[in-house]
Amino acid sequence: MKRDVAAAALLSLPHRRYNPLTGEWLLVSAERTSRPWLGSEEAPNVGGEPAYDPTCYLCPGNVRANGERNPVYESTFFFTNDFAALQPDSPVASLEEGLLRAESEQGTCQVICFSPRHDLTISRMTAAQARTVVDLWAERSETLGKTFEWVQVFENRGSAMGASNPHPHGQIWAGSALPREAEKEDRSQKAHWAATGHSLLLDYAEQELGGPRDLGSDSDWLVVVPFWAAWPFETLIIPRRPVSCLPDLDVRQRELLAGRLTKLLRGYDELFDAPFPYSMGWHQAPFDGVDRPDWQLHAHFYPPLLQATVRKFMVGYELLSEPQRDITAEDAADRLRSAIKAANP
Ligand code: H2U
Ligand code: ZN
Repeated sequence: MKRDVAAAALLSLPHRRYNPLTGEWLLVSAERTSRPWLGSEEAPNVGGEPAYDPTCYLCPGNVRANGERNPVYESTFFFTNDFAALQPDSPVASLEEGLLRAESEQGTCQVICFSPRHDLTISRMTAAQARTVVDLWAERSETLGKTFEWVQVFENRGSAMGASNPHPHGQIWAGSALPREAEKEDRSQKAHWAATGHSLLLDYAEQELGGPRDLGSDSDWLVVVPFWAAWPFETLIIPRRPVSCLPDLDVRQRELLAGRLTKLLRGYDELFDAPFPYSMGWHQAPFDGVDRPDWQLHAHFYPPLLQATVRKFMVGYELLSEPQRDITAEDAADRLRSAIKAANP
């Protein structure tokens, strides 16, 4: 049975929202957060790390799990992951037997340290320090993009998201195939460009500027809780001018990005007054030598927490039907906006 209601009323009812970037839907059912929770609780992430930890495998001068010693680095540092999931010299092979298909994959995995300081998370950095992280992301992408088509820059922060070490670090996995998420975004952005002659994410940024999900913007960047956010406090960072990959960011864009990032991350830490766990990463155009005006660079932040010690699980309905969220993107944006303001006086 279908009844028509005004668009505004629709958003306060259980409803589905469309993600134009992936072509997928999700279920939004606000007002469910008051349900009782006797499940597992996340240990609050207390922080308070020392500036140097002699047992940390990422601190300068320390020995890693494979016996190699880190240099006494003073800014950023990267190395090939000692337990890499991808190998560059993996032989090319494929299998096709009825419905069974497989392809070998070539690639490499690197670990990137954001700072020699064990305790200096991006949220605690000055914009100038965060700028060195932006430059590292861009330099690594440019170099790896010469060999591999897909360069995935990402960071897992906090044990709730599987980070193995509090030392501020991220990873880069570069491979020869377009992975699943990239393939979806590739298809959607191409289709929007073909239909409208515009970039999907630039059109989206234009629509969100100054709106209820806008968390802050400047001449070059927009930070927004996407209308289709699946994780409670998910955010999206979009450059406001056409740019398809990290190496193409100019000096001004990099400087402003460093400021946006530290502001957002301080806001995240402020939200539950504790270091905030998340997985974040950049989606940039495939490095295949083809000009891609349709593909707009952007970063996703996927934090798992719903409350200080209660995480969102993508289980049951989410796994079997589609993602579901309990607070609306607009409510999440209100709370994040206040936290960002409080954390950046
Ligand atoms: P995460 O914290 O996001 O899991 O990243 C840490 C990576 O560091 C992980 O992929 C690698 C692990 O394989 N690592 C090394 O390469 N050398 C070490 O000595 C320990 C961890
Ligand atoms: Zn360390």
